[in-house]
Amino acid sequence: MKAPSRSDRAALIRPPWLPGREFSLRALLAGFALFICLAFIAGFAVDTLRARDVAIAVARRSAENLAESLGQQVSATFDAADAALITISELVEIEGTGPAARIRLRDSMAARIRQTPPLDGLIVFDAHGRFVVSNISATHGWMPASTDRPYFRYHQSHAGSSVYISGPAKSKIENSWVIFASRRLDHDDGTFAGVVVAPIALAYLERSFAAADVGHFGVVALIADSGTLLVRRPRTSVGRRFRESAIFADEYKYLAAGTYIGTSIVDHVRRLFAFQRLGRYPVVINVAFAEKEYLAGWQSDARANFIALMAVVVLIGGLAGGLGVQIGRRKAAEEALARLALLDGLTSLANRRQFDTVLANEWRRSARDKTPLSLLMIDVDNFKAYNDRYGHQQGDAVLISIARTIASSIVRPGDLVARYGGEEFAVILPETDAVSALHVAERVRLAVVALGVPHAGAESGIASVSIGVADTIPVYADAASALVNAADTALYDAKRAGRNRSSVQLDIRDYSSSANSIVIPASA
Ligand code: GH3
Ligand code: MG
Ligand code: MG
Repeated sequence: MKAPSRSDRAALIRPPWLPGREFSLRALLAGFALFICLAFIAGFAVDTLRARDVAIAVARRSAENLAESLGQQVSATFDAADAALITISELVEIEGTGPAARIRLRDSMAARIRQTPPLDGLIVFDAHGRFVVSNISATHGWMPASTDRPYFRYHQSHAGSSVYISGPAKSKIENSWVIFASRRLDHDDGTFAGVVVAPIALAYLERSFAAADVGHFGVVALIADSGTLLVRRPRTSVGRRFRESAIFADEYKYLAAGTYIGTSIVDHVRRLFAFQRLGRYPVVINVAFAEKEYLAGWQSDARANFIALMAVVVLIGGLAGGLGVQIGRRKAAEEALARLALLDGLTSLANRRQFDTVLANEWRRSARDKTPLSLLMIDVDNFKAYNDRYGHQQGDAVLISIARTIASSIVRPGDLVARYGGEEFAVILPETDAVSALHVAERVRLAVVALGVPHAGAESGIASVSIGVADTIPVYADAASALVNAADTALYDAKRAGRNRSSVQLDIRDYSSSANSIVIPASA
């Protein structure tokens, strides 16, 4: 019969917040460690996401600021160009373009250009696109203006006095890029009289873009409302049309300024864009920071934090694991100790202490259930003589093999074989009456005889046991000693009848009387 493990019970914990549930200390420890680790991981995730939002917000703010300040610079450049265009167009409209007027116009143009560094020149074309006058030579590469020029076609079809920005184009002589600011010239009756054009050096705008801090992969772009890319840093795709850019999407096209995150249609790099429309001029300035740059600091922080988090998780796991192993070892040691405390050192059978406990329990159970309880008391015959003849050590060896033989003859789970003391053994047989118990006793006795241990001091020449059997259906609580006494009496009767036999005590209420014993004659 398996001994109840008291340490098993002791290690179980009932948390007050989970009524009716029991956990081992190790399970609770693992749960606690897991909870701490999950709390750390959740904290890390929340912190990391928040830090990312902050990094994006900072990038957004600085992109907006940069777009605004670059927008102001570009506006100032256009303002200067427009002031020159207004001066020249007023002169043309007042004085015409006769030979004398042209000389004055050329001087006036030269003076304006000296005052306005971004301007590359000033040119007047008539209503047929023919070159009229300029401060620069008519042999310049982009002259004479054809009527195909976008600014020409625009002003021809748009009455009104707004400045138009177009381009870019490459000057063949100076091999430099320019964009055009232009205004329409009107006759007195309001009909189209030509255009006045001011080429603005792209290099001038590029210089102010170059000074902007947008990182290695950042972009600054000036895009015309028509979708044409006028200026870009780095200089890629200039002149390309960009109607598919997000700034022309329905979502953004009516906004004066805004930001969005998207993938560049030029180089497919993911960026945060801040755009700013220039209001008076039909252009948009677009500043973009590459995500891999503005999130780089956040990424390296997150990586470092993640490594620290993993270290903490491993540490907690290691500590919990180590503690778990310690708890396991201690529990195993306690169990081993508890087992040893209940076992006999020589034969490894249940010891007297365990026998007493189990017998008391079985007695109570039988009393409750009103079932018979039997007991065998087994005593090795003439064992003193055996020791005397073969020595104490040999005697021990025989006790061990008799103990094994008895144990292997007791097959029913719930029965208990114990060393009662010295060369005496006892077997508790619950739910067994005297007749069945006698069968078991005979099986044990014959099995010992079958061992065939030579014993010169015995009558038969081999070692044997005598067995006293008693049974009862207990009535009184805690009177198990009566059953032991009855089995002892039966054993005494078996000894007296010649040893190597079993005897059964019929009525334990009168256990002291041998008159109640039936001794079974030895048959082997
Ligand atoms: P009986 O047939 O009447 O039982 O005779 P017996 O000699 O067996 O009875 P007795 O009670 O006179 O002697 C029991 C002997 O068992 C005495 C002791 O030397 C021996 N004995 C008790 N415990 C041990 C033990 O652990 N090892 C050994 N080798 N012998 C033991
Ligand atoms: Mg004895
Ligand atoms: Mg004996």
